[in-house]
Amino acid sequence: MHFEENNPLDIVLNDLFEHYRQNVADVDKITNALLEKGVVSSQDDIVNDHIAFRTLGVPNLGIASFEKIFLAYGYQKRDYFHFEGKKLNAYWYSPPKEGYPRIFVSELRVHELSKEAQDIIYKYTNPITSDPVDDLDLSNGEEVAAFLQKPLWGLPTSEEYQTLLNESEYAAWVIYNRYYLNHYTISIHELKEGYNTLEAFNDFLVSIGVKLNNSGGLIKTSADGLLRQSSTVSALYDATFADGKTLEIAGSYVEFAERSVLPEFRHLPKDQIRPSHRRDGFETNNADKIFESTYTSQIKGS
Ligand code: OOG
Ligand code: NI
Repeated sequence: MHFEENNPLDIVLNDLFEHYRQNVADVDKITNALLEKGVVSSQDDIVNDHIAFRTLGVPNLGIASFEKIFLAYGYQKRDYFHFEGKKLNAYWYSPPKEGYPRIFVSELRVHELSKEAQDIIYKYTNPITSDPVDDLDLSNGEEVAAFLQKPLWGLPTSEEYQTLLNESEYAAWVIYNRYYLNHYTISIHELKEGYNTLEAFNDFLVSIGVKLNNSGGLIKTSADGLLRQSSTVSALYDATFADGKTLEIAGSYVEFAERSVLPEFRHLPKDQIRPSHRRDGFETNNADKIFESTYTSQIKGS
């Protein structure tokens, strides 16, 4: 993924990816192994299926705020998803043109948490009395890129973090990691033969020592069988909290998606298959398991 840097969306996507690449060791590890095997000749050869963000569903933040950025860049809001057990809402957004990633944005249904967890979250978000995205010049890519790395609320204490973690792993992840890119997603079907199925690709990942999310099985398959996804498990990193304590907490991860050609386009010769001929969108049951890539159960489990 690399864009021309001549429009704000390109600047924002490049900056998000650069920070993510520097913080998530598996990104370069996977790219370098693909380079070594001659599967790709640069990071730019890897097609990015989608990127994902997490937000807090509270006034002035959440999806309603975050989406303004990408709607301004020509993204279109698509399907709504609800994750009852995890207390999350999500939407996906289709890109303004081919070659740009889809975007998946989720938000925590904060009002459904315990009073104790809500109080911790509101302690940090109540000072935000207007939508911070409204103050941005969205035509200025550098300004938006900087905003996406900037903390909108103070650091929690380690105790508050633990309390959130015990009730909602998602809440704990967002309170510390904020708008950092949660994952990028390698389009497996775009890779060359031998690497272009999730089975083969997962074998390759395991061979280079990458740990995969096994919630619901290594490969998550949509009801129509046409969208298959797998993901790494987030690495832990040392995070310092407001009380000066340091805890090892979950960072971001990498995802892999294989989108099959839709039945109505299966007659097309291979060289005429465009991304638009493949299964689009997302799948609630797949996503539900992929969220767990940052969960302690996946990180500490075998
Ligand atoms: C997003 C999980 C869902 C997908 O592709 O279905 C997802 C997250 O972990 O924030 O990425
Ligand atoms: Ni994803």
